[in-house]
Amino acid sequence: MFAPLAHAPAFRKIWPFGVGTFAATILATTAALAGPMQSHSMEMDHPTTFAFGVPGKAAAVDRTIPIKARDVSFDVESVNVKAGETVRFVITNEGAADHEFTLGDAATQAEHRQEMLDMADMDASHAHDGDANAVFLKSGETKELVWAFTKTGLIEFACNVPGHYEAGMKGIIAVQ
Ligand SMILES: [Cu+2]
Repeated sequence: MFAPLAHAPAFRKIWPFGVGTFAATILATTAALAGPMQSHSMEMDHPTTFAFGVPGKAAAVDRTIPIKARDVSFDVESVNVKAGETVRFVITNEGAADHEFTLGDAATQAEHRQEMLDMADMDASHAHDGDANAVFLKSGETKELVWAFTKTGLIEFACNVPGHYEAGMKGIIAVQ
């Protein structure tokens, strides 16, 4: 709504810093408005059931798969598992940047990516509070994610830190 004004040379001349202040006010207002909605959607976006499996029990682990997260890729591009198999993923962040490891079908990953984008200005390590299908890793950290694959199909593992998935930080899990 202020864009046409900002483009008018006369406006810019008269208000050299007024536009910036105005923009900052709008941003602050938008952030304030988005705040409550965001925390609401964060609750809504943390499903406790998944179409592609269930959080696994450590006692039931059939296989351990180590995966290294780097800046910005995983050292593994694809994994084959069997339906009914419980896998312990051990993810180590060897990069300097923060990374995450999320399991999901394409729709879940896209949704999660948007969530990460929405929270880009916040501490992303809280993005996964309560998420059973994701771990967030700061540089040097190693974490485990145990997952029981219940259905055949293709699942993605991905890092949804803004820009990372697009840079290729993803892989395929073929459940057969
Ligand atoms: Cu990443």
